[in-house]
Amino acid sequence: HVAIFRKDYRPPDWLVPEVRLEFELDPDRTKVRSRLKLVRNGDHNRAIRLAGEGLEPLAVRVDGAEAPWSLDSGTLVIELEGDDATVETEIEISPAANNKLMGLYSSGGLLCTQCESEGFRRITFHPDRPDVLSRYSVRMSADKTRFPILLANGNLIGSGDGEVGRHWAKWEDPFPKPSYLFAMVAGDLAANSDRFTTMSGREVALNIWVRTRDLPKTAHAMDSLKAAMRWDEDVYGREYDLDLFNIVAVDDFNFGAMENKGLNIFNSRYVLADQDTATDVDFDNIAGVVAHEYFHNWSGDRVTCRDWFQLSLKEGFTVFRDQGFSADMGSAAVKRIEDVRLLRAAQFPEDAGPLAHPVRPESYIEITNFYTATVYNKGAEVIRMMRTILGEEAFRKGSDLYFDRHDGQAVTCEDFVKAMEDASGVDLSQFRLWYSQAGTPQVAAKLDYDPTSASATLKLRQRIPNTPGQADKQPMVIPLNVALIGKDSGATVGEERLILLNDDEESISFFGIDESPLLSINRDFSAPVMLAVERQDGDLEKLAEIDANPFARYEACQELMYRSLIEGTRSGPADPSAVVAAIRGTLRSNELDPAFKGEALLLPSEGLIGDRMDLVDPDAIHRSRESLRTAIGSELASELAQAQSAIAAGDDLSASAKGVRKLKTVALWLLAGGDRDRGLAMAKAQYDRADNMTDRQGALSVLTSLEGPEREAAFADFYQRYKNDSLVLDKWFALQAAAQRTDTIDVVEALARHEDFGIRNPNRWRALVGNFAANQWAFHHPSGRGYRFVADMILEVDRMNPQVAARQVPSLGRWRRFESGRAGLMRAELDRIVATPGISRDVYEQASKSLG
Ligand code: B3K
Ligand code: ZN
Repeated sequence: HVAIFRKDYRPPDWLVPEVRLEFELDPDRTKVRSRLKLVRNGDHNRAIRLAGEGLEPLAVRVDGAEAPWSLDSGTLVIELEGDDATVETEIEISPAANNKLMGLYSSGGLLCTQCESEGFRRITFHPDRPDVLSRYSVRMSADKTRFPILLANGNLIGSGDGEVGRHWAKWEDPFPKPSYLFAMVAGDLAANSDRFTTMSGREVALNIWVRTRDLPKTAHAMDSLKAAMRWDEDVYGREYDLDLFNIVAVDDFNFGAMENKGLNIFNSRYVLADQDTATDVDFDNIAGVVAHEYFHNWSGDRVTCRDWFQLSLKEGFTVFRDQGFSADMGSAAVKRIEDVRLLRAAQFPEDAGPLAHPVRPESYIEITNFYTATVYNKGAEVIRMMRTILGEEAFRKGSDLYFDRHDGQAVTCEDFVKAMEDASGVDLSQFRLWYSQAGTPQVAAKLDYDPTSASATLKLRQRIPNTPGQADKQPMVIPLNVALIGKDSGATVGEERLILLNDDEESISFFGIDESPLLSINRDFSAPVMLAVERQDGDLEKLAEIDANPFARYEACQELMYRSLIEGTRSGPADPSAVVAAIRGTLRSNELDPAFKGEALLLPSEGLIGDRMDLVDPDAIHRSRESLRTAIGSELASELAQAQSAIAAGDDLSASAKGVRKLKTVALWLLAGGDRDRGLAMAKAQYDRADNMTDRQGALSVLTSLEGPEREAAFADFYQRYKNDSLVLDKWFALQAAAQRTDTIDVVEALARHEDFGIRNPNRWRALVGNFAANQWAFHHPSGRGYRFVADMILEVDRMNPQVAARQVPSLGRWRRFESGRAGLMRAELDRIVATPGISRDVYEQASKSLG
């Protein structure tokens, strides 16, 4: 397993201006004929090297004649004389036997493709690197009864009937694209069809392709698509460029969705929804992912990545864009809270662990392992900071310049920053460290007030922790939104102010401060840092009550919870009164909306609490969190019961109805902490009365950790009702894997033998294994059984689908954070994984780096 380094990048030896493909599709034996037009790039005499994975050439022709070739571990090597040539190859593949779900594979009777990052080489011989852009023309033929619909990128330019029940279609994509954006689908599909008129008045045909019976579940995805198309015009000035935009939903998919030019392919969980089967969170995720993939049409397809080290160029930027879209479609404050929670839960631990890497990594063994929270979500934070520093107007100028300057090119993160610099005149030299230095910066802050001079001094310090392969880091540019709030008046003193911390230490003075001020800092999470503020008694309580910035108010409330929870892990139940008072104030507030309240009442997860401890003690964390929940549930029972009984229209997807439903289940969960019997009864009643999946799943999420016949009855009912709907059945598995019970490991082991469990479908596998591994208290069972189960599942699925397997390894990789007993057991499983003969490169990289 060899590592590939960013510093070794060299431009391609050969360009491929044209690709012609011909597919004779068949699930067991698909014939692929390809004709590549090649042009020598620069003055050299190197052979053309066409990547291939598992391909056997049946014929190779150069300029129409048989030509000598060789295979170098899968790569087809041909010496070419002149400066251009046409190379034709012919191969045969079996989509039905493709369990990796990379390349051309079969899913529920469909044939579909997934090429990013390096799947195209499993379909035909090709350079298969993102800086080789080609015009594609694709002819597909297939059995007309089994595969009546034939789709590929671009425009349909012809179709007709062929021999023996077959038919064909010819597609051409006018936009040059890298091979990772190639896509093709054949199957028995029906479309929800609509139209969109672009800002310049062009008509675009929109189709969402699904099984006929799923058509009623596509309305929300279509609404989201149209809203995203409009938003990208309004906010970024980006117009869609083809006459056709297709989305296809498939059941077996390695991740969320894929932005292939003009033909996005989606995991069906990010397309299909109705109120009976999907939660409000599912609806929001669909809107976010549909928008994300659509936005890639510019940030990814029109302007793409030079090499895979630049992945965040398209992913960080596109996540930032989809976050902005969702913020504009609902509550911006709540969206920010959700995004920051995800960053802290997924990216901060990554940045603090053995797999830490910069937003622009320096090396990889398997690129698929670098589709990480760092590249995506920290990458989005880096773009957000640039906007904060430059201001909205200059940022928009910068993005216009970027798209304009690089349209049709494969470029780097550096090109993006340069466009921002050129458009704004702001020097971003030091800012670039955000791309190269890994690790979450730690910022310490202290505000001193001097009443005699009516001034305050803010002292700031930053420290960037060491990460694997990186020590002694330089100070970064950290944009901090700061406001001072009068302790007595509650009014903001002066304006909110943007402070750029760019030295190890800085002091900032504020004048004309007539009353003792509270420090509200990193408002809206202006920088992705860990903040430690030295405060006086009562400050947090006050901020949780009066900070006018909703995000900052939420943060103060969470800090109060952490303070009590961490103390509780050390010395048993801590005094809950400050938290109870803050929650009471939040619940009673008339100015806060229910969605915000739902967020503010949610106790930090056990995982997040663990991240604040020197060594994670899962049992102590669980006890501490449960005891705080009990205190809140019993002291605020009547307020919570009122919030739980509020009724939102079941068929109403408005932000306010969703907020009411969110708060309802959080309130139920807190109440059940105070009184388990009452909780059981109320949860069962919520389940029975529910006319939507949000309330139903919410009830089950509380019942799952309780004990009683109500629990069994509800889960049995849910299974009977939804056993034929695989996306909903995933929830049934997930809810049981997330149970906070001492027998969860037994239940999960039994579920792995359930007739509805299988490892070929990634959604089902993740529903059980992924949710269990994220269930800190259950997964870290002191016996080590949880670790063994997850390691077994990783090894089993790795033989079939390495990508899915490798994504789960980091849960075992955090062993250094745990006491020596658990750490040893986790390590032992990693050792066992690495020692298993024949493991994939994907799993090897993650497991060996986690041990190192
Ligand atoms: N670009 C794809 C991710 C592909 C993952 C390949 N292992 C989806 C997305 O980020 O939009
Ligand atoms: Zn993306």
